[in-house]
Amino acid sequence: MNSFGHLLRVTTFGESHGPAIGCVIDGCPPGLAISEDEFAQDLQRRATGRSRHTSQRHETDAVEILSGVYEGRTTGTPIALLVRNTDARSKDYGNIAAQFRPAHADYTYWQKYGHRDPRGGGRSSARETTMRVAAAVIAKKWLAERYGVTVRGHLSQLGEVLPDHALGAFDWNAVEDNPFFWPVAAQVPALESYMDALRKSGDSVGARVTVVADGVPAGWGEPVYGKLDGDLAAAMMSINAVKGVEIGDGFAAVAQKGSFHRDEMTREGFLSNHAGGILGGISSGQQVVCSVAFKPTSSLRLPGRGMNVLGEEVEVVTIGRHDPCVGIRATPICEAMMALVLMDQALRHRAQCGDVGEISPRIPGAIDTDPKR
Ligand code: EPS
Repeated sequence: MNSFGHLLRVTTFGESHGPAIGCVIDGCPPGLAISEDEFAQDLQRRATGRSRHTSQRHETDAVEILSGVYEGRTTGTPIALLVRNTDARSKDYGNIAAQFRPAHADYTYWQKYGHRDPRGGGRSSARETTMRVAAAVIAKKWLAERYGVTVRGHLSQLGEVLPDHALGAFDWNAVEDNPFFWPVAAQVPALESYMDALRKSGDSVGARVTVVADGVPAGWGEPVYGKLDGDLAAAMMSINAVKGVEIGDGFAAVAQKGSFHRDEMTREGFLSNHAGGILGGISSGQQVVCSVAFKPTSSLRLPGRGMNVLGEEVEVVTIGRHDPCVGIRATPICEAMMALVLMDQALRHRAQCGDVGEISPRIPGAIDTDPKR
């Protein structure tokens, strides 16, 4: 299955070292102005080679619009986007083509298909996420124009390092000013040193990304099997290397009392947002908050015990241009999945409940009550 979404349906295709990667976006309403230039910013935010802390593969990541747009506006027909691969170095994979890297999808792809493209991880490469980000450029624009919804994210943990608010307040402007999407500018030099030491050691580390959507009206999401949080969890879990998803307080809710967790309601707004803006699978009008856990990258130059396709135990050493922390550049990917889910749910809500109209009372959701910031 390489498609997701219902009324907005996105299919991605392509391998890391194939000629190109691409996507087809079906269900986008007609009339949205979009040009090839508009994809560049988010694709560069996600791209490799932006700093010394990520993979040094240098792709242009230029988007070609093949269909669905005429005279600069969407026509309502399938939108096909293509990005050509220009900097694949497949010889790096020669020594591990018949091996399974420990903790990598090499083994499970082999078990499932019995035949795989090992170059650059093939379809299991983070390269595939390029097209999610490209598709979401359309979703972000539509959500902003139609509903005033914005989706943005930041790194909320790098290895064991958390934002240190003794050094500075949370700052959205800082997020876009450093290669980590880190919200506390004063901490960035320490993160640089942390990553330099990690890279020299040959090891990798995990990370946590937090994504928030502002301006989501109450009512998006479907009970029981199409819950907004259910769709978000599935969308985030479909990103390579993701091992956990939390909505609002997530697993911290386990240790909370109901009297603390409940987001009390006043005419001025909710007094807290432990629920992450979703109640009963439906948006409450508060900020939608989702955190995503990325595991440490499995491609390491440190030797590890693995197996080969002949069933022999081998020492696996991965050479090549790998990310020591794939979570560093995952913020735009998580934003993309949030935006695509929200647009799909907006279209679904409009289809079924478009005639319901505004229901009163509407509790303002604008108070930024997220305890993490
Ligand atoms: C990746 C390994 C590296 C990364 C790649 C993800 O690829 P290669 O070994 O071909 O240099 O560069 O990421 C991208 C190319 C991208 O655009 O995100 C992996 O194993 O997932």
